[in-house]
Amino acid sequence: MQELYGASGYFMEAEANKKKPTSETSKLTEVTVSDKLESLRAAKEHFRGLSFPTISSVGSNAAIIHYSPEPEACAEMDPDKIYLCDSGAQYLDGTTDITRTVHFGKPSAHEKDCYTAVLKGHVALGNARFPKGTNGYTLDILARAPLWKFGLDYRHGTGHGVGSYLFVHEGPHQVSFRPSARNVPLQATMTVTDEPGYYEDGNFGIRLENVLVVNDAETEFNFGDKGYLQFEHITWAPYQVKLIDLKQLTREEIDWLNTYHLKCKDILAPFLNQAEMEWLKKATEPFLNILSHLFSFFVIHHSLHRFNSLFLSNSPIANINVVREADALDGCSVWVSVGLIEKT
Ligand SMILES: [Mn+2]
Repeated sequence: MQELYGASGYFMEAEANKKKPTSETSKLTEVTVSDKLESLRAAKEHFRGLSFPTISSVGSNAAIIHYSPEPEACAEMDPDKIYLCDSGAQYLDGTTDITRTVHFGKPSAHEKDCYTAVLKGHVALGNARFPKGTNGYTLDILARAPLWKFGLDYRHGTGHGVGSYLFVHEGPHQVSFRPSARNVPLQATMTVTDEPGYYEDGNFGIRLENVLVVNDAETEFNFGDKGYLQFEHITWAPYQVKLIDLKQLTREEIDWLNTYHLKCKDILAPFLNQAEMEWLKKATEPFLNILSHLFSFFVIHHSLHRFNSLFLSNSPIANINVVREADALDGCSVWVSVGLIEKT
């Protein structure tokens, strides 16, 4: 099997000049970027091919759920638009499937709201604990509820099984609103994807996808003597913090993201060069570090003046986005390459 059964991945976003790429310096398209990603995978020893045609989509193309870019008619990479990449490969020792959505410029507040809702659903499903016998029809609501809150939804299932050097979309179980998802309960050792999304026609699309493994859960109690199950993530790629509205996350969600990012850093580090590692360190920087720095700053600042209740009512978390956005604008990250490491 692949390392820890599944995929490890990262998007490489390099710091370059502060201007947008010009036509002379950039001919990156949905297809050339997708080809680059394939070449990185193909360098791996047990690679045998893609597990499905890569969905590499910019802006409004990302709103087309099963979009397949053509070399002559595809879009160029655009730092002002969202980029969605859903891809996977077949290896002799496993099959992978991962989706990340990123923005290389300054995402709009609406794009961040939508990304954050998708992320909250993705995290809620991945963190679920449930009694044995539970099926994916029951769990599907966990991934949709944060979107439903805003009157948003997506027109595809939330998860499918993934074979090992077999079918990448594999039953018999699934996580879905479709009645067929009631047929087979989730069982320990099954793999299943966790891939909620949101698609706005003519504008943008968002999807986040990790592969999960179903494991036995050690719970404090065991009502009904059924035994309980939980998920383990086996896909390792940072979520882009720039697209997250941190003040909409709960403390538990922030803790989970920090832990996941630290694991990403530890697991991917041995496979990265220095420049890639610098990127990864930044991409996985714990939110609470920033929070504590901000908190220290505000405590010092306000102690010089007057510590009033207004400060207490101003959530420090609200300021993180400001810092992050300023940082992103200052560095004006531009697209250089996209890579995915899959350990063998
Ligand atoms: Mn999938």
